[in-house]
Amino acid sequence: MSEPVNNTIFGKIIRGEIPCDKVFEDEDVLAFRDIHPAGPTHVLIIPKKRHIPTINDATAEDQALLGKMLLTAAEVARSEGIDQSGYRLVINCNQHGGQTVYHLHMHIIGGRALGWPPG
Ligand code: DGP
Repeated sequence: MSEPVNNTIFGKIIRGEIPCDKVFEDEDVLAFRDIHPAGPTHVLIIPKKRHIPTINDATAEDQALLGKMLLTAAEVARSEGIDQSGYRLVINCNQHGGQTVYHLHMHIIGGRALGWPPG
């Protein structure tokens, strides 16, 4: 069965229909700056191949991809110069998690001290 067309804003970014401020890209993932940054550094990492709406929709097939997203996040943090000061990785899920775009994405937020617990 073929994948449904991914009509989320991030699907459009992957297809180049909407521009983004790209930080990193390979065949599996795309990293770009968040349009509403929550800190001096705020980058989103999204998977490119399969449309996974939320982390709830990931399966064992996606294990390597999820690991790739984490390793890419650490690499982006290094290239942004926030790896030593520290940063936060966030995956929002569904309504209570505050998810607004239903294409799986990981936030990398840093460049300032972040409060805990989140609001
Ligand atoms: P979330 O709340 O976890 O679903 O985060 C979605 C993020 O996506 C939010 O921080 C704003 C960002 N965003 C929404 N639309 C765009 C866009 O068109 N371009 C970019 N770069 N970021 C976007």
